[in-house]
Amino acid sequence: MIHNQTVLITGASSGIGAACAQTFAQAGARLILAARRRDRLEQLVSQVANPDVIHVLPLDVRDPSQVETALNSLPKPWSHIDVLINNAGLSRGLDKLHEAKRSDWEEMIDTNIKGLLYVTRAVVPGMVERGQGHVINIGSIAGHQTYPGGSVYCATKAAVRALTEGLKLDLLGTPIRVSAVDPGMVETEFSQVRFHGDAERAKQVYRGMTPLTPNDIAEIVLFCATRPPHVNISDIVVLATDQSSATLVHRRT
Ligand code: NDP
Ligand code: 8X3
Repeated sequence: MIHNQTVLITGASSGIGAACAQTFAQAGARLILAARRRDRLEQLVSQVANPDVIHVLPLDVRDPSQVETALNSLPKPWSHIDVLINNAGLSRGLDKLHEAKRSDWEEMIDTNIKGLLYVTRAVVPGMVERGQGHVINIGSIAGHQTYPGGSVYCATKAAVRALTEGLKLDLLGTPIRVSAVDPGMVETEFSQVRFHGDAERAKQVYRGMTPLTPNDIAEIVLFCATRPPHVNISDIVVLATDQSSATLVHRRT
């Protein structure tokens, strides 16, 4: 069902986005892989079995004119996007709200909320015109529960939840589907980015527990994308067995 469909994945250079690229490539999709790090995207292309069906799109989702230009000038085989996976996102810092850096807030809000909006605004009109499409947003458990030091990141993911719901409401009467996949702890570069490259602190996040893998999430995203056309999965929350809420984690050490 996903075979020969065109799938745009934002944040495809790492973690969940890169795993989605592998999973959707294996399922026979035609892919547009977007992120800022072109070298990482090219490395990924060299690892898939069918590189000819992949278009690499260096893109900063925070820049609305870059997003618009890039998505309006896609080469022909990739110009009709069937599935948009809004995955690009990040957290910065774990500071109390009254002590946090304004630049950290801006990066999270600009990427996780405004970037997702810019890409969605550029892609969905074509889906409506063609009468076919599916938007899958990567939210988070953090959009359902707030944790200490995470207020702004959690607020951005609560916004992703509201935007997913709102887009579905606005698309009622069209065949376009809108889904959210909301993971808990997944071991990726996420914590390294959060702690501004402090690898040791990032490693401690997953200490003594078994986190989800990017591939666990990619399989769920593919499941959402491959339901029959009359089935719209609204939201899937997925946690590691060792995690029972945003703040409760079972650690063996
Ligand atoms: P990674 O840091 O491994 O990947 C993040 C991806 O987002 C990278 O490919 C990065 O690419 C891209 N990205 C960041 N900023 C931009 C930008 N301005 N423009 C384009 N691309 C950008 O983290 P994850 O794979 O874990 O994160 C993916 C998504 O999953 C995020 O939305 C995150 O919030 C969410 N999530 C993660 C969880 C986790 O525990 N890991 C749990 C729940 C949700 P580049 O730097 O090359 O631009
Ligand atoms: C990422 C998961 O719990 O670190 O969205 O916020 S968490």
